[in-house]
Formats: sequence, structure tokens, C-alpha cells
Amino acid sequence: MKAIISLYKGDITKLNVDAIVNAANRSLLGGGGVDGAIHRAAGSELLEFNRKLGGCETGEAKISPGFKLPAKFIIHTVGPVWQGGNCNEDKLLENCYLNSLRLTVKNNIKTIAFPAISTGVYGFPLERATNIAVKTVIKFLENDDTIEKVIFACFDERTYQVYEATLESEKIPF
Ligand code: AR6
Repeated sequence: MKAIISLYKGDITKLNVDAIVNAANRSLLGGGGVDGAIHRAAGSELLEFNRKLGGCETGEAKISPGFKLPAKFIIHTVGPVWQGGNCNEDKLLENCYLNSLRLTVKNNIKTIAFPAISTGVYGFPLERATNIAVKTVIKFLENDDTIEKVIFACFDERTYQVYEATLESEKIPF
């Protein structure tokens, strides 16, 4: 493992990293929450580009340029809608992180920021989602020597505190 882990509180679209991850929907044509913020900041070229991607299944990931963002790339992934926990939500959320990280390595991306996928409109319980996010990313990084930095971008104070507590309880330096 080479990467350092970092927590950031604020708007992911402001980050000067190689790639930011978008918590999108299966159309990849924009929406509310972080998806809306990313489309607004990247500009209308993003929508034009994404029309050619043909959507994305839940748990999968696709890449686009960052257009007007400081980030060079956007990795669009589709988190599961929380349906009570018995509809494979945990595994699908894990797949979002894994498939995003696979695209990161494939595209030689060194620094990447993740939002708290599925924990907004899609209703995934925050502590449970954070545990999956942190454990999946760390396990992946343990077998990778290319990624240099992973940032968890927390939009609000509560999300930041849950990430902080999870990293501390897992004894992960950040
Ligand atoms: N930067 C970082 N995090 C943000 C930002 C931002 N600018 N804006 C919101 N968040 P959500 P989901 C946080 O709802 O639950 C969209 O309509 C937010 O506070 O954006 O995966 C899509 O098109 C929360 O912590 O994503 C889909 O239809 C986290 O990002 C649907 O929402 C995720 O909240 C996806 O829902």
C-alpha cells in the first residue's frame, strides 16, 4: 500500500485531484445532490459526453473527462437505492468502490476523491455505508502500489464525523 487517506469537508467539485467520483443514477445524465453539483461545475459538455456512454448499471462505473472541473476525470458510479438491506445493497455499494478503483488504476489516476455514495437521496444508512466505503478502499489499496491518495469528501459535518470515527476505529491514519 502506497496511498495516503485523507478526509475533506466540503464540495467535491472544488478538489484539485486527478479524478472525482460521482454518485450518479443509471442514466448518467445528471440529477440532484452531488451529481447535480458535478454536472453544473463540469458544464454541458459532460452531458453531451455521457449521452454516448449508454447508462450504467448499479454497482458499475464509467469514466468521463472532467471538462471545466479542476479534476481531469470523473468516475461515474451508481450506488444502490436502500430498500431495507435485503436486496444486495451492501455488495452493490462495495462494487461501486471496487469498480471505481479498478478504473482509477486502469487510467493511471493517482489521486481520487469519493463522495459518500448512496447516503443522500438513495437513503443508505450512513454508518453502514461508511464502514463499507472505508473497508473496501483499504482492502483494495493494500494490494495496489499505483494510487497515491484517496480523499473521502464529506459534504456535511455529520458525514465528516462518521468517517472520522470509522477511520479511527479501524486504526487507519489520515
Ligand atoms: N460534494 C460532496 N458531497 C456532496 C455534494 C458535493 N457538492 N453534494 C451532495 N453531497 P446524493 P446518492 C453529498 O444524494 O444518495 C442524484 O439525484 C450528500 O450530502 O448526492 O448516491 C443522482 O442523480 C451525501 O452525503 O447521492 C441519483 O439519482 C452524498 O453526497 C441520486 O441522487 C451522496 O448523496 C443518488 O443518490
